[in-house]
Amino acid sequence: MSRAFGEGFLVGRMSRDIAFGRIPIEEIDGLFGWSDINELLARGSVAPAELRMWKDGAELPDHAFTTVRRGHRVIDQARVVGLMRQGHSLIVDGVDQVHPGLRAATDDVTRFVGAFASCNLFAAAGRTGNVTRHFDDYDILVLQLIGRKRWSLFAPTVPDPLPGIDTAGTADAGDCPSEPVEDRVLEPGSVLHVPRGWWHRVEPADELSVHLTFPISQRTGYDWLRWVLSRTLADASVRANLDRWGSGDDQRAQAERLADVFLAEASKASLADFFDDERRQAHGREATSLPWEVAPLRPPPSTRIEPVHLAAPVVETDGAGDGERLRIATAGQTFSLSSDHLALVTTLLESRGLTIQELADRAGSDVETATSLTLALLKLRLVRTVDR
Ligand SMILES: O=C(O)CCC(=O)C(=O)O
Ligand SMILES: [Fe+2]
Repeated sequence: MSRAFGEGFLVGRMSRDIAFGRIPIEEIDGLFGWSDINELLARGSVAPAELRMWKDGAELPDHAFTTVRRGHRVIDQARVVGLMRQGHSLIVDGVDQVHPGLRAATDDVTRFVGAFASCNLFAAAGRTGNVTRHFDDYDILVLQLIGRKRWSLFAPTVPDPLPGIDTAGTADAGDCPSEPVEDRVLEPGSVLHVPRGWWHRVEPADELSVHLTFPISQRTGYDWLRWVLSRTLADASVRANLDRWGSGDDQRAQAERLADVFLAEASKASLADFFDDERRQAHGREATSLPWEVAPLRPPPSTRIEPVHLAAPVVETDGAGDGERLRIATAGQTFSLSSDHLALVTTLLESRGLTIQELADRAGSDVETATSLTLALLKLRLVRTVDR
């Protein structure tokens, strides 16, 4: 994705304007296809992802494509196929939670944009399987995988709609401008960025189509203001009751004091502090590293490991000389390690996955030490083993 949109995308264009790009077809080859969809459906449930079906701008109720077996609601594969044959699209929200390849691709998007991404799958078998013309309250990156789909994009009418506050637009007849700003057909390898608020109408061509949409949770001014507000809580005047029965002057004085407390805090808190704090709190995906977490075994040097956290943890050194320690802040916790491991820790936490042998080589350490550190970080759930 980083190359697909070209230089300057993140700084200048993302979230402000629509953008188109291309990924070489070889790079998405094998990422996700019909056999993966067959696999997903065969599980009986896509939970914790969510399966939905749409046609002609209307969503079907769950019971149209599920059935109850042994007391559990499961996907009825024959009905899903029958509905797709009639032109319904199949949508799986949060498909990154159930498909390893898409989880990795989604994590790449998160690292690229610096904000958490998820992944929704859209598979259509005909011309009619479309969602209503609408806008989303989050930025999206779209990757077309199979077939072609036409995207008509219309200027926003609600600037920067906020998730959970400005509900996403669904009324086709509503405020959407009549003339699109762009009207393009995406082909396999095409990528598209749609900032939140931009209306879109998406129509499958008369052929099979599979695309992925990566919704991005951006941080907004409102997030920063709320964060500043949370930092004022230590101040007793913020915790005190509001003066319900006071005179007008008393109430004005209290409001002024509170505004002063807020402004004082705001002037101390930079955006960089906010992002650092976010990195300290950010949780990665939950993952186990069996059998190494439970058995008194040492993983062989060929074991592949990767950081669990998608936002780089904050690594600081503490003290000086022999007593120097490393402090790693992530997932709401702070871990302390001997600073002898600085090269190993930073090499590993900044990597996108490597073997224990590669870790030792890159950090100029020996395999024995790299293995011990890996085991320690596995148990702290800061890294996990991967089979790639
Ligand atoms: O492909 C569709 O039917 C709708 C896609 C869409 O609205 C989205 O990905 O945000
Ligand atoms: Fe959308």
